[in-house]
This record gives sequence, structure tokens and C-alpha cells, in this order.
Amino acid sequence: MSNLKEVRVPDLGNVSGAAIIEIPIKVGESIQAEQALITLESDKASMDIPAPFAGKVKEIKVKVGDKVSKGDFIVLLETEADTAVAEEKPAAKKETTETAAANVQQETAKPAETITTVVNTEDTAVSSEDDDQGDVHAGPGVRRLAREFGLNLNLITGTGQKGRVVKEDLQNFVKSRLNQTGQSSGTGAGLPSAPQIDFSQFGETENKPLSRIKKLSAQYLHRNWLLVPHVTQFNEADITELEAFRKAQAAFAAKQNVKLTPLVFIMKAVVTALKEFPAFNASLSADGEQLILKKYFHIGIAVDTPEGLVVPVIRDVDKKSLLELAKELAEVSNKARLKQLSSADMQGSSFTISSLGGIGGTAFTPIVNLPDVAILGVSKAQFKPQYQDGEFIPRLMLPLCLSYDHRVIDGAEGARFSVFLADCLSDIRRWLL
Ligand code: CAO
Repeated sequence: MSNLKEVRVPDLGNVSGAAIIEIPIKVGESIQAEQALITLESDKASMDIPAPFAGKVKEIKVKVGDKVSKGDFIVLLETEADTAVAEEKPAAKKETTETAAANVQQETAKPAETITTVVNTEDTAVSSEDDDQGDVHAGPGVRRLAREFGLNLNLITGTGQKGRVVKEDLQNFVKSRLNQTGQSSGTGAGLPSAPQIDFSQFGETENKPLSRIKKLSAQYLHRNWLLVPHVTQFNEADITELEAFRKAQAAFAAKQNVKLTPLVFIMKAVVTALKEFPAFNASLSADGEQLILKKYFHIGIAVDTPEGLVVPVIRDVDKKSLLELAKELAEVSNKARLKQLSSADMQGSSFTISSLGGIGGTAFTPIVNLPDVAILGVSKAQFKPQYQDGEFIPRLMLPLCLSYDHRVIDGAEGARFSVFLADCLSDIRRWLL
């Protein structure tokens, strides 16, 4: 013989007329004791009304949006006759704030069946909104699940009423995190995922697969962006004299089949600055306890190719002449564009330069190329009026954008490096000192 039992809203303390915001059960579903039947929300708190015993849902007497108070009939449960009474024990306390009250039972006989009305307040898990998940709208069940999985509800977009986070949101969030872990070097730090949007609803679209290089660099850039606390220091170097010298040497360089661009001068100036500021020519140890200072000066150069960004490394820049560097730069950038770089060609940098000077723009914020601790972005040099000796004169100013890892380099050090570098470029004789 089976029992039919009415489950009614328990004593909610001072709360009456609480709105039903979620009904996570379905008619016909077998449920366990303590499983949430409905979720209520009042001005102050949200709470689950749990099943006082296991059973099968025969009828749901309420719907989302209804307002209920103590004693309202919410669900009709069918239970096995011999287990019904035993299961009507007070449930264990939940982790969330709870309103404890007495169990009240009323039994009404019905032919062939026993209808029992159970008002269970012991197990009313009231989740106040001031727990460690902030002001997120979510029921205690969802909060409990989030805690068990170590998820931050603040990062999950709720799709329930009034943006409430429901169980499905949590499941979708975990699923998308797992997918991302397989696809990228995500940190699993509980970051929100981008929404999946069907753009064809707005107009015509075409899907173009990313190149292998783009997919790889996306992983590295994303990782570096997340792991490194970036600061970018901007400055300008007066390269009027340097440019005059470079142009004067162009014919000489051309005779040796070499094109001298500002970049090789910048590489040399960078090495001078790295010698002065060794912390910039370093890597942070994996445990974050030590700075590994490098006694070599291998400079990574960002090269733009049709397939995407690659960063070959030019070794021992301190030991090479400007012409040698220019020749090698032409060779590696050509190799990069022909997709002939080996992974060894792209390893071992101690500092990186990303030059967009040949393209244009006034400034940008390059992403540190881990395990380096700093990267120099270079934009297009332009003539600008500079105030000197009581008058404005045109000077060729080179924009420098130095991004660094703030765990290793302080702001003052970043500014000093940047000023020193600008001075080296303004007067290349400083390299000889
Ligand atoms: N200011 C003004 N002019 C500049 C300049 C600067 N900072 N840097 C270069 N130029 C000039 C060069 O003198 C050259 O002029 P001419 O042809 O008149 O002589 C022209 O711009 C083109 O230079 P270049 O870009 O071919 O050569 P480069 O040595 O400066 O750079 C390389 C080589 C491989 C770094 C570059 O071709 C490249 O790929 N840059 C893009 C790097 C990149 O994508 N960075 C972004 C990474 S983050 O997404």
C-alpha cells in the first residue's frame, strides 16, 4: 500500500507571502529525502523547501511566481507505507543559515491510501545573501553545490528569474570550463566564459578556421595575460640624431646587401639598458621565490606573418654589430614568413621587442612574453615640436611602450629603465661608455 502525503510550507519565521522562484522537481519524478521541492525568495533571503522524506511526486500544487506562506499545500508525494514514518525524521542542519522549528504532522485517512500532511521546518535552509558569494541571487541548493565544487557564483551568469543562478547555470559553467581546459591553457581560476552567440541572427556570417600559429599564440597570449600583472610605461625618445646617422649609413649598408632600420639600433640600446637594469633581463622562478638573472642578451623579435605572430630569438645581441644584426633580422623574419622557423629558433629570449613602427600608430600595450619579465613595444617615429632653449623645434620622436611584470619590477624601476633607454636612443654614443 502506498501513502499520499501533502507537503506544506513550514513556518518561515517572520516571512509570509514569499515568491516561488524555482521548482526543481517534476511530476512523476522520484526524489530523495531533503531534496529541494521549491525555492522561495523573500526580501531578505532565499530558501529551499526540502522534501521531508523520499517519494514520488504525484502533484505539484503551485507554480513559479506564486506567493506562499506557512501551511500552504505545495506538493503531493507518494511514499511506501512502511518507510513513510521512519523517513519523517528531522533532517540534518544545512551549512547555510537555518530557521529551526518544530515538525508538525497531520494525518488524514483516505480509502486505500493514507494522506499525510507534513509541515517540515527543521530543514528549511535559509541562505542569507551575505555569505561569501556576495549578492548573487541563488537558492541554498545551488549555493551548496557551488561551495562543494569551489565555484564562485559571482562569475556565473544566471538565467533564472531576475538573473537568478539556477542549477543548470552551474552545470553549464562547469561544462564550459572543462571544455576550455581541454582547448587552452586556462588557469581554471573560475573565470566567466564568453557567451555562445548565433551571429547569423544579426546578418550573414562566414566561419574561417584559425591558423595553427594563431591558435598556438592565442594560448600563450591568454596565459601570459592572465598570469602576469602588467603595467605599461610610455615614453618618447628623441631619435633625430640616430635617424640622421642611420640614413647616412644606408648606402654603406646597402653595399653589403643590408637594410638598416631603426629596430637594430633599438635592440642595441635595449641591451645597454638591460646591462644597467639586470632585473629586466631575467625570469621569475616557477615557485615565484627567486629572480633568475641572465648573463646573456638574447632578444625575441615579434614578427608579423600571414599565418600570425611568431617570435624568433636573436642571440647574443651584445656581441653583434648593427650590420650583423640587420642581416640576421632580415634572415629570421624571412624564415618566419616562409614558416621555416624551428622551435629552437623561438626559444631562449631574455627580453622581447615588438615593433609596429613600420606600420603606424602612436602607442600600444604589448603583452609580456613569458618567461621574460618585460617587453618593449615600439610605435612609429614622428616629428613633433619640442621646447628647447626658449623655442619649439621639430624633433623626430620615437614612442616606446614598455610592459613589465609588476611582480618583478616596480613602477619606479620601470620608469627609470624607460628614461635610460630613451636617453640611449637619443645619444647613441652612450653605448660606447
Ligand atoms: N618609426 C618610423 N619608421 C619605422 C619604424 C619606426 N619605429 N620602424 C621601422 N620603420 C620604417 C623602416 O625604416 C622601413 O622604412 P623604409 O622602408 O622607408 O626604409 C619601414 O618602416 C618598414 O620597416 P620594417 O617593418 O620592414 O622593418 P623593421 O626592421 O622595422 O621590422 C619586423 C622588422 C620583422 C619586426 C617587422 O617587419 C614586423 O614584422 N613587425 C610587426 C611586429 C608585430 O606584429 N608586432 C605585434 C606583436 S603583438 O601582436
